[in-house]
Amino acid sequence: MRIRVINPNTTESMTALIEASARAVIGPGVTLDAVTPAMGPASIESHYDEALSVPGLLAAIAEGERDGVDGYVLACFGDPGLDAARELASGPVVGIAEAAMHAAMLVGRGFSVVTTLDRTRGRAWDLAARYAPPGACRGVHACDIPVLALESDPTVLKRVVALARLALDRDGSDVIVLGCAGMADLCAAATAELGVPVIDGVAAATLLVQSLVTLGVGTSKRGEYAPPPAKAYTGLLASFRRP
Ligand code: 2AL
Repeated sequence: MRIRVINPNTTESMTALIEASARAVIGPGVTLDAVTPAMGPASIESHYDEALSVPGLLAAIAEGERDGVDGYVLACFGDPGLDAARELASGPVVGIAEAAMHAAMLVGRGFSVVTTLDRTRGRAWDLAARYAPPGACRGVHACDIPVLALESDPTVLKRVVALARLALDRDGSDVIVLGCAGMADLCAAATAELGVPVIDGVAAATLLVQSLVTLGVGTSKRGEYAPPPAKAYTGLLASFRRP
């Protein structure tokens, strides 16, 4: 089985961090790689970043289809372009926010999300409305650390754990969801500190994709996730033409 993890931002060091988290949970017989798109933003922390990350990640999915990849993880917590990716892929495509929120609901009654910048909170709430029943997401909290600073700021773990502790208390939640792929390496230490389940969406999505491929199910091609219709695209998007 071939699983490809796509980091929709173009920072190679973050792709390596994401790959380590995914690789740590795969079972025997799974071949995994992690890719960085050829175009896109260095990090994704605005709606503008998110929109402009989509062409690069769709090109990565198209390449994966040519390579015979069985399933994909979309490793950005905004789950950018997830529906479009599913139109291109024959196997499953799972977003990390989607996987983390579903996992959180299997192990608790209510979860809190700890994200990066305050401006990313709205997107997390939008996704909670899509993935979780009303009331399951009890809070979304920003640690105010930009995505790329997660790699270098030595206070990250302390700040994320302190914020998570506050969230558990204030929200009355019992599970913490890490709201950025760049937080994947904090999961074990945060779990040990907090004593509640802490969900890293990268690992959760990787295992979900592995499960779906093992079950022999791919993305349904009947209806909305059917391949997009033949169409010309112009200008910078000319290579996205659908034959
Ligand atoms: C993210 C993420 O997971 N990757 C990225 O570039 N931005 N999420 C976030 N909340 O900032």
